Amino acid sequence: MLSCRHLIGRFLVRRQASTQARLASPGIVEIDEADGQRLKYPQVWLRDNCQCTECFHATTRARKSNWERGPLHVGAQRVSYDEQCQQLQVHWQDEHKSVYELQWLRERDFGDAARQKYLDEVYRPPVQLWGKTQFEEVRREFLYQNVLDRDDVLKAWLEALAVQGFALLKDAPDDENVARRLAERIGYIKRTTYGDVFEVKSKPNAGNYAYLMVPLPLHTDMPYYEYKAGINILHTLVQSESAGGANTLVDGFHVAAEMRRLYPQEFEVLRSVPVNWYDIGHDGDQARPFHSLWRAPVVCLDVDGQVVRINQNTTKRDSRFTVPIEQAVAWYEAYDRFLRLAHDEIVEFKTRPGDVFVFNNLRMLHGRTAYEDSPQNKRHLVGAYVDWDIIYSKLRTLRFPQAHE
Ligand code: OGA
Ligand code: NM2
Ligand code: ZN
Ligand code: ZN
Repeated sequence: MLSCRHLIGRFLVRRQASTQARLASPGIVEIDEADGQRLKYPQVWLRDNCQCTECFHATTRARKSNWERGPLHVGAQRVSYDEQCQQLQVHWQDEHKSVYELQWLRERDFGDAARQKYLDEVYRPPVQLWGKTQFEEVRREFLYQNVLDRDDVLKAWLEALAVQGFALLKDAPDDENVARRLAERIGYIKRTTYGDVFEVKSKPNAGNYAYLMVPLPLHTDMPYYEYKAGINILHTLVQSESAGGANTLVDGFHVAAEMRRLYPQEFEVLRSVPVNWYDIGHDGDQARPFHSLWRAPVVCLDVDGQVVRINQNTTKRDSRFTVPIEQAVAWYEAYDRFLRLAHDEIVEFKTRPGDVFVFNNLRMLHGRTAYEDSPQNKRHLVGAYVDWDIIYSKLRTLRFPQAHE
């Protein structure tokens, strides 16, 4: 890349200097742009993020400046804006000099709009909450083969998972490796106590309630894991010809939002009272025994107070409820409220062989209606999990390919 100095001579048309930089107190550098926009940066942040080779290692994108030498107490002596190079230059009290591209600075503006833009466009796309009346509107379908072959379709599918929370893939082959292939198309499959892929079917020595023909109540998988599976990929190989075997689905984040709005006190109970989620057993043919246990509330919030994870699985809730007795009683009231709100929002649909139902397992409460196998017709799904770290990472590489050059 050419440094700015090389470019100077080429700009024959001189533009009038209009962007101004100045030291503003206390400890702030301001840039007034030609269009009237004001950008502001703490001096300490500028020094911390100096991009010179002494302070920053470009290929590893790593800060290497030594904290012992600052930046906390090294003030800026002088700042100037170079119109031709479109750069902010800072001379520091310790003789160090830093140069920042205006575009780089704009992207890191501390104003509300720029921060929100980064969170929405780069961190995570904003979720679209939905109730049952909006199901048709939020429902997305993609062809299995297109997801495998085309990056634009892969991206659209991952965006649907992030935003609407679920999607249906159609026309997958009658092949037990479909769920695995999709997981590997995103990145890495998540291995759990149930294997890397698992078979959802009625099994003689069922080690999990899902491996029975009974109705499967609304749940999220694996509340008993600290690192709970991010998405669930369920490929239908054989669907039940009996009346049941249909999927039930509810947007758990929507239910939590409704509960927060309508019943704030009960919401607070669900958010704060820890429940013991457990899973003890062994999976069918797999000999390895397991004893999973994770203590967490039904509704988990992130650092911004947004709902990030729902834990709910009646079959995996430990009878050991290790909270003070008054909390336990209040919790049952709140839990009942939550489940009632959820039941009012259930949508039901029945997948067909070749369908792959994929959903955010931190968000979507899902279940299944009871079914009956017959000797000629045994319902059979193959499932796999992928973690959100892997999915968001893949989505960002698809959205910003130039960042990896
Ligand atoms: C599960 C599950 C859905 C189904 O196994 O956890 O949600 O349709 N199964 O069997
Ligand atoms: N399976 C399908 O949380 C759970 O145990 C739900 C998970 C067995 C891997 C079922
Ligand atoms: Zn530096
Ligand atoms: Zn499930």
